[in-house]
Amino acid sequence: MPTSTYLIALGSNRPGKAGPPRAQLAAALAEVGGVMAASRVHDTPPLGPSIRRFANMAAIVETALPPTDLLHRLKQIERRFGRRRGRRWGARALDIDIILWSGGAWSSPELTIPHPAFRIRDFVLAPACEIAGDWRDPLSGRTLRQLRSRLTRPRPAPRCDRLGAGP
Ligand code: A4P
Ligand code: MG
Repeated sequence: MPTSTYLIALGSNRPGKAGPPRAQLAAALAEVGGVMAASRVHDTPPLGPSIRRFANMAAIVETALPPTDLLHRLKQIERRFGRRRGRRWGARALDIDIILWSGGAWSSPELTIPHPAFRIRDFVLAPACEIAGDWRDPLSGRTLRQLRSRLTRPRPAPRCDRLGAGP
């Protein structure tokens, strides 16, 4: 059976069935299976309304499942680990997103690959770069390492005259 390779991102900021967020990520990854590489677990500040910090990591997974079947499997694992539907971006016991796929881009009502927001999220790019820095975003053609350096590059401070504070 032909296999596909996926880059997935995991996040948790609430305890669940396996224990605290770090333990949730490790146990969930074991259930996903086919793990070829895994990043360290990163402790990250929350983006959005959640107050608690997140544990985030990334993994490369090899499987015979096509994209929508993998998504359903990941959603099933999220439910088993205590994910509840709630406020968008609320605290969650487990979130697993598909970031990239060896087959390139995918677009359907329930699944978009590349994940639409991954390019502007360092909590995805930092762990992903540990294991897949050379992978390319099929839409921009940039490697993950390039995307991350664009995202984290210091920007020049705005000039006073542009803020209307000048003479
Ligand atoms: N969906 C479409 N494309 C994908 C994809 N590539 N991977 C659909 C996974 N799912 C995809 O996602 C909603 C629906 O998106 C899915 O049912 C699927 O059909 P969800 O995970 O159920 O909902 P959500 O997570 O509440 O919304 P969203 O927009 O996915 O939130 P995010 O983007 O996951 O962000 N801060 C830190 N530091 N670390 C985090 O991990 N995470 C979030 C949530 C906010 N702040 C964070 C973190
Ligand atoms: Mg999600």
